[in-house]
Amino acid sequence: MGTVEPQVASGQDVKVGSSGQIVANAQSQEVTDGFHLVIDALKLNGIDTIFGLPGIPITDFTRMAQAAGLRVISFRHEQNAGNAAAIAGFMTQKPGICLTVSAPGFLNGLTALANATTNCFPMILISGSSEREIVDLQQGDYEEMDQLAIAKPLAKAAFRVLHAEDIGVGIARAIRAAVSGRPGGVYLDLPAKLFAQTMDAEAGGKSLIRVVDPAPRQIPAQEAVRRALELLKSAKRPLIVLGKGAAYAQADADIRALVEKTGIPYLPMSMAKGLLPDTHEQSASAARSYVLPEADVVMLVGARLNWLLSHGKGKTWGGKGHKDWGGQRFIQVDISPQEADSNVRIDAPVVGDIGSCVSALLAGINSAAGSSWAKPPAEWLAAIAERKDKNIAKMAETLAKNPTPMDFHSALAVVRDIVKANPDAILVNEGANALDFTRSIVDMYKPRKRLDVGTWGIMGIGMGFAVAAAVVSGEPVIAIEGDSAFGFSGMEVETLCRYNLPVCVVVFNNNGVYRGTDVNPTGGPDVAPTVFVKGARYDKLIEAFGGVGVHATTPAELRKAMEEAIRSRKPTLINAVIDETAGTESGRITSLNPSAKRK
Ligand code: ADP
Ligand code: TPW
Repeated sequence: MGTVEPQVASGQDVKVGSSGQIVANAQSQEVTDGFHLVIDALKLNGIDTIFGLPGIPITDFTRMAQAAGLRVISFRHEQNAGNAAAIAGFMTQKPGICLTVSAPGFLNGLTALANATTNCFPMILISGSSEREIVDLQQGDYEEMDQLAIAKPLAKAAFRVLHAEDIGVGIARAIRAAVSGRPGGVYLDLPAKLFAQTMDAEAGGKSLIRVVDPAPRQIPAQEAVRRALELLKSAKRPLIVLGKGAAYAQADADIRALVEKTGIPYLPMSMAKGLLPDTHEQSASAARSYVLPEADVVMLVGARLNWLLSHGKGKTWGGKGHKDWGGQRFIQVDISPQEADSNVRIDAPVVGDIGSCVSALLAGINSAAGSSWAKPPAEWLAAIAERKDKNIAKMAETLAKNPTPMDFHSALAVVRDIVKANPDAILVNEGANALDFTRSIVDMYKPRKRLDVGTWGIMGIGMGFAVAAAVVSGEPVIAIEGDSAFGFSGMEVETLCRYNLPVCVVVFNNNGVYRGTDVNPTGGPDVAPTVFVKGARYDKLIEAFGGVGVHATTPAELRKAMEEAIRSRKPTLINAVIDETAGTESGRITSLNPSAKRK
């Protein structure tokens, strides 16, 4: 297993056997230890990559894991490693593994764990922890913290392993919890002492579990499928909403067949973009504000009626007041039975995994009384097409402008062309205006190619997602970042360079959070809270580590730099200078800012 000398408590006459186990001495049987049992358990379950940050008590573990053939990707901050693990989980349906040290490292990873749980991404945060006896008596150990208790409310499940012989069960439970049912973040606490424990190698090997069918299919009830199809058939103005659960499910062909066979217009949520190409004639994205209030039956596929869909009610949905129901009837396809009725009545819940549900719906449609499924009324489709065409034409006009300085639109017209020419590239996106404009302007052509701030609108996912996307897929990655958003994970440009990843980071630099125009009302020397150093050169950051830095002030310069980055596959950071007056506070969600009633 390589050249690393495992540490053993007993220490004497230690040699490393051919498979990495420790041979205690010439006469006795082979023994293994906690380090190797964890590594073997992960490998046995097809885990090939660990995202983490070394330190006591896991430094040797990272070395041994690398020696054992696992890919160990080291980060500069655990939150970025955690975000990488989470999005690797989303992309692959295998739990992404994040490894951290105790207390502070654990806490740094915890935001990513909580975000994974919120977004239904399968990941396992494995943290080393300090000595239980001391932690429990609060006697003040090195990095003392009751990590298990702290992780519990933020994780789908949380486990601790105290004995080497339980490592197999611990890893198996963590894997099942992460990927079965609604996926989520799992915490696994491994105390320092566990790693050094030894046991008979044969017994150790036998104690490991290869998880069989970790995410079992969940077949929907026939009755539920029938109810949903009847409701759908009765619709005059039907709409399908595809969410990131649909993207996660990897049932791409069936989802496309469902949309196309029914002829129903669809709206992709941001990470479901590309499930069908955004240029698809049934896409209603460009008529979103028309279809939501006008639809009479809405089928949600792997999308929650949370704030991103205005909770299924209010003016967005044609309701009279801010909390009024718009009169829509909902079908909800989801693996979590508790999701139905969480905001408005769900008339036809279809509970199961999306692959099974969509194929059952398709089967029902195909056998629809021997006749073919009637397409939605032509007036509905025509009304949508009309709005769509108008909005697309309006947008084309805006995109064709070439203002000085460059604004979000003229820069994104370039990004749109580059993504169109490179449909396999993965687009990572965060910021406020940089997020909202990119989502609406840049078309996606393939599933799971758009990774963004998700359910929380969290800043800081950028470089973690970009690293994982490149590592997992081998495809080029384009990260479109607001300058504020980039700052949360910016130090990971060193990681991009260290692993020589084909990532092109584009920082939309408008000198601040949202915009760079605020002024300090007191006239004092401090700038306003939203303002950064003006004219910052983010491109210089990546040059410090041997990457390619480009300063771009025009769409032509941006285009040239992006094309070169994709062609060369070299880690690249483009400082794209954007008009500091462009955009709005909080992008499209300005209205969520509380404002005092008093004028
Ligand atoms: P979006 O933000 O794109 O609207 P959400 O994160 O709100 O999407 O919703 C995703 C939904 O998908 C969750 O309710 C989750 O339970 C569901 N989900 C995730 N994976 C699957 C799956 N394999 N099968 C069925 N439902 C799933
Ligand atoms: C963890 C609040 C939302 S968007 C944003 C912040 C700080 C940055 C907006 O500026 P940026 O984009 O990136 O320059 P742009 O295009 O508008 O100029 N902390 C966390 N998450 C969130 N969402 C915030 C703060 C926020």
